[in-house]
Amino acid sequence: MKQKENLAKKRALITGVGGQDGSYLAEHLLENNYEVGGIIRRHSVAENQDSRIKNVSRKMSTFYGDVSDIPSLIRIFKEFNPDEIYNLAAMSHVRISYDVPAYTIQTNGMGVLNLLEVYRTMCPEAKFYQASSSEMFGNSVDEDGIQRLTTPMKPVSPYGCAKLLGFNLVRHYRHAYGLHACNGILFNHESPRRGTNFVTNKVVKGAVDIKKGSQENLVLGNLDSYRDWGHSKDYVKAINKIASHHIADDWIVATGETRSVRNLCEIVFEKLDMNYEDYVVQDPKFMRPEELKYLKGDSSKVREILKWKPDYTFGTMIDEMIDKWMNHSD
Ligand code: F7E
Repeated sequence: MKQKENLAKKRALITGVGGQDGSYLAEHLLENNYEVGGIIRRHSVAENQDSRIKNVSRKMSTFYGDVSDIPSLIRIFKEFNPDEIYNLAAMSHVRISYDVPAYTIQTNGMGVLNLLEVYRTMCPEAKFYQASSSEMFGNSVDEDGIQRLTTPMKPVSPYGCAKLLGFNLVRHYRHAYGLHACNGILFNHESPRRGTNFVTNKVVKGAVDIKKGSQENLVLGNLDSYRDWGHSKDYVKAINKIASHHIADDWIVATGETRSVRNLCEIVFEKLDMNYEDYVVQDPKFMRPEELKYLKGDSSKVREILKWKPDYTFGTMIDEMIDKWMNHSD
C-alpha cells in the first residue's frame, strides 16, 4: 500500500531551494505529499549552503547544480524526473544587480533559457513555474496607482531586465511549444528567513539590536520608496497553486497594500517603544542608480480563480520577524 502511495506522489524539483522561498516551498510541498528534489549551489561556508532547509533536508533529495550549468541540469533531470519544476534560483538582490549586471543577466535571464530547454527536451509533460517579479514593472503604474498584468513593463535595474527576459521566455515557450509553463509575478515577500541585507529584515534586526544595546544606529538608503510587502509562507502556497493549476498562465501575487520604507521603520521602532527618527540615518551607499519608487499589485485573478488569500497581515509578519531577532543569539 505504502509503495502504491509513493508511486502516486508528484515529484517537484525546486531550483534555489536554499533560499527563503525555496525552503518554505519545500516544506509546503512535503506537507502536501510531494516528493521533493532541490538544487543547491556550492557555498564556501558549508553550513550556509543548506541552513534554511536543515529541518527538511533528510525528507528530500538535494543535488548540487546551477541554472547556468546545463550539464548539471541534465544530470539532475535524468535522476529526478520531475512532474513539476519550480525555478526560484536567482541573484535576488536588486541593489547588488547594478554591481554585477552580467552575472545577474546570466543567472536570472539565461538561466531560465537553460532550464526551459532542458525541460522542453527531457520532460515536456511536466509543469514549469517561473519566479517572476514586480521589479519588471519598474516605474510603470496605472492611473489608479496599481500594477496589473496589463501594466507595461519597463524595468529600472539589471535585476528587473533579467527577470523580464525570463518572463518573456516562459511565455514564448508556452505558446511556441505548448508547454505548461507559468509565471508568478510576485511582489515583495518577507519572513524571518529573509536575508538581512533586504530592507525589512535589516530594519527589524537593526531595531532589535538597538533595543538590546548592541548597535547605536541604523544606516539605510532611500526611505521614500513604497513596497507591497507580503509573507513568503503565504506566497509559496500561491506558487504551488499557480504551477499545479490545469491552465498555464501568468499571475500576480500581492497584498494590494503599500507602505513606504519610512513607515516600515516607524512601525518596527514603535513596536519596540522607540522613535525611528532618533536612530535611522541615511547613506548614499545604499541608494540605487535608478529607484523603483512605488509598488501596489492587483492580485484579484489569483484570489478569484485559485482561491488564494494570505493568512498573515503586515503586522503579524513584522511581529514574527521581531520575535526571531529578540530570541536570537550569535
Ligand atoms: O528594497 C529601499 C530600497 O532590497 C526595498 C527582492 O526580493 O523584491 C525585492 O526587491 C526598498 C527599495 O527589496 C535600504 O531602495 C532603503 O526601495 O528590500 P529591498 P527590493 O529591491 O524591492 C522584489 C519583488 C524582488 O523580486 C527582489 O528579488 O527599500 N531601501 N534602504 C533599502 N533596501 C535595502 N536592501 N537596504 C537598505 O539599506
